[in-house]
Amino acid sequence: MDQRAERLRAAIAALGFDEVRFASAGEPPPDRLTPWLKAGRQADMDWMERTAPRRLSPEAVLPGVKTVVLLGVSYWRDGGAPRPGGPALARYSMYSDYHDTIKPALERAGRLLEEHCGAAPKDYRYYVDTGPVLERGWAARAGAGFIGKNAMLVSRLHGNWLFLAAILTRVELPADPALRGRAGDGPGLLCGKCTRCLDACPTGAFPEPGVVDARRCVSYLTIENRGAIPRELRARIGARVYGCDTCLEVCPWNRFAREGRQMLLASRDELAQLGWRELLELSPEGFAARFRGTPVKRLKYAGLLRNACIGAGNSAEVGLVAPLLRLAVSAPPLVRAHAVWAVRRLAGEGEAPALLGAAREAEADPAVLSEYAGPVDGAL
Ligand code: B12
Ligand code: SF4
Ligand code: SF4
Repeated sequence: MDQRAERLRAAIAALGFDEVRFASAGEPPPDRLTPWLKAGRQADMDWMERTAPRRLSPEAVLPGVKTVVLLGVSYWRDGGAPRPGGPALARYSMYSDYHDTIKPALERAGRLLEEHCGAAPKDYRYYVDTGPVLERGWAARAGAGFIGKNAMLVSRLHGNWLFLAAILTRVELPADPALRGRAGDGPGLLCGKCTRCLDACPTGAFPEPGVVDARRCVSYLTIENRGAIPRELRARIGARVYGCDTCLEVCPWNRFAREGRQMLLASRDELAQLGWRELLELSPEGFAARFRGTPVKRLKYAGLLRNACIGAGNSAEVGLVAPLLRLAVSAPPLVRAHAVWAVRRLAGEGEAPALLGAAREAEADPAVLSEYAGPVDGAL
């Protein structure tokens, strides 16, 4: 056993990381990124294309890199799920933004590399989520878990509920072994015959096991996508207003999930109590106050209201027609468009035209006007 490496591992774990693993930078994960990009599965996330050469080669990020230190933070908690029937937010969004809470610990982990291994600050770089690093691939390489058919890094200790982060360093550390099994190097190593995640995806976003097409993924559609949500997918989005956990929630490996130490997380449980009406009646100032410090703030007011209109339209709660009508008149165009769709879906073709009469009369935006025609149930 390399005592220096083990002391470093223990010291980093003590900062609050639930997984601390080492991979040899010279053995990158298999390149599934290039075919993914070629097939256009990144939707309009052009930054994925721009950063691809660096994602595929840590040497291009940090010349002389020897080790990828892969870190995981469990965000599993019993409970912590949104209120049934209400707006559904991904579990990770019910904490203060993990980018903000994990970064200071990464900085401290870098200092531990200096103390324990004599590294200089220029000998390492750390990232959580937004860096040019294939975090799941490295996590699988370092044995933190396996790539599930849902494309997630599934941990035998933490299920699907690990945030990942990475430190690239010129320090050489002994690599931890990857999990091995009969399925070889492909996704689904410990999935066996299970296909629950593939079957449960509401929008058919898995063109094949282990591959997500962002153009159909609710997580992309409700978070990254800044424009209109394709009409044929809206009914299938159900109550999801921020991200999607469906292919994570159904995974049987979650039954082994242990509650993490939560040292690097700050829960925002009040977000699980949000109701539809409260969301639809938010003002821009109310949005800023309610979601300050959470990942949801990235959506901005119009993005969240766009998603809330879809969820409300799918809720079958006709009492929501009134706040939706107000949005159809006075909200920004993106929200007006989705509010019109939602009123039509909730009120039905019999009543919707009369209810929307005044809003339509006042409307001049062609994109919003196009929402007054066409099906609202998922068919084109
Ligand atoms: C772009 C992105 C998205 C996109 C595209 C998702 C996708 N499947 O690619 C969208 C917006 C749709 C998305 C959604 C979500 N995301 Co996201 N996303 C990313 C990001 C920034 C890049 C991912 C990427 O490179 N995709 C391209 C594909 C080709 O790469 P990949 O899926 O990582 O696949 C690699 C490995 O699977 C590897 N591989 C495949 N098989 C095998 C087998 C072996 C043996 C090995 C070694 C490797 C290997 O090959 C691929 C690389 O070549 C990462 C952060 C990061 N820097 O990595 C977070 C990240 C993947 N997302 C994360 C999360 C939590 C989510 C959501 C759950 C959020 C939510 N609740 O709404 C969903 C889940 C959707 C899903 N089932 O994948 C976490 C995943 C944590 C985990 N335990 O896996 C990450 C790592 C962020 C983080 N720092 O924690 N995401
Ligand atoms: S996050 Fe939701 S929409 Fe995306 S692949 Fe998983 S189940 Fe499908
Ligand atoms: S739900 Fe089943 S198929 Fe999907 S990742 Fe989990 S074990 Fe694998």
